[in-house]
Amino acid sequence: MTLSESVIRSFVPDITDYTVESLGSGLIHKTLLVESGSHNYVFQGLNSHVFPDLDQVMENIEKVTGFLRSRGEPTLTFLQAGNGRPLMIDENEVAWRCSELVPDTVTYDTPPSPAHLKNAARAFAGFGKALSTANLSLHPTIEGFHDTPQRFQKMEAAWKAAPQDRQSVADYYAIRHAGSGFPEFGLDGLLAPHVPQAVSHNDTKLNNCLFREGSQEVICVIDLDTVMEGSWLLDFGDLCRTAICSSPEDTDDLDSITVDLDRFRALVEGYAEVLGDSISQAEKERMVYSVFLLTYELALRFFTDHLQEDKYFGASFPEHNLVRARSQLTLALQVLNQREAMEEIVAESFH
Ligand code: GN1
Ligand code: MG
Repeated sequence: MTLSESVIRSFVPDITDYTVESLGSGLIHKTLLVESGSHNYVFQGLNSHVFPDLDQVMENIEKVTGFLRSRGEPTLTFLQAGNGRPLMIDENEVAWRCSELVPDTVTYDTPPSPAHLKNAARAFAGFGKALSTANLSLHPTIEGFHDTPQRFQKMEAAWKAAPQDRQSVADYYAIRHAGSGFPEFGLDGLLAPHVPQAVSHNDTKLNNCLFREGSQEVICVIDLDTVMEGSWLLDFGDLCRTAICSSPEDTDDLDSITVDLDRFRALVEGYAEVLGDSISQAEKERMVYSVFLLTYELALRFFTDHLQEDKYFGASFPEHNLVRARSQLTLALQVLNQREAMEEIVAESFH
């Protein structure tokens, strides 16, 4: 995907000197920073294989950002292209969108301190809570996105159809076996009717939080493509997945993968502050489970993609998705090992 000058000018007609560089570490879209004097923009070439209806994605985003703006809360601002729409299709059939860069902000793949984490948790919890009051009728931009039982079935189907050189037997059995890690909740414990469904962000990587530069304050959360119906536990679980372990998501040093309980405590406390007493017993009981489940779901998704020759996430080196699957499986198993200590932290934070 190449960002052409005509796309840039379609969104920013009077732009003069500018530079383009790559931004962030997202796996799905191509994200570029366009800097021009004091005006800076984020352009994204969108993945229409992952998001089959990009108009629905942008409709959701306009509803979400419009609602937050109406409450005076900071959020992303998307620009209209020359066609009067927030998307413009280039000569290679790639859809682009453009938002203003939020000035003086940074993102972190690894949290600099527990205080940063607590604020990230508050921000994602507050985001879901606010949107859940809004009645926005959001489109499901990816059907079954966090339907873990369906993800399991897709992994099984991919296994049967995979070319032989992708079929790693030991990994397959290890992943299947770990699926029964929380027998009392199975793989569907965060879906209806087990817990209430409201609005969730659904992609709460720590690096989807914009922090004010040089401060612990969160300005806003970003990456709004998957905001749709779901339980807040999906967001809590996915945030923990990316933040309680200091190794990157694709580490091949499996011994380095551990659960940092101080980080977990900071995240639980942030959620407890925002959701307080409003959470049900069923939700409280599933907080540690949510960390396991979201991590396990990523192991399933990365392994499936390995079996399907990296069509979804892409790969920077051979077996990249197998490496990712192993690291996420290891983290899921570490959560099972630390389950008791983690349950205790939940009990202490929610009275
Ligand atoms: C993808 O592109 P990015 O990094 O924001 C994926 C998430 C995964 C994540 C794993 C739409 O998000 O679900 O958790 O990679 N997004 C989609 O790094 O599939
Ligand atoms: Mg994303």
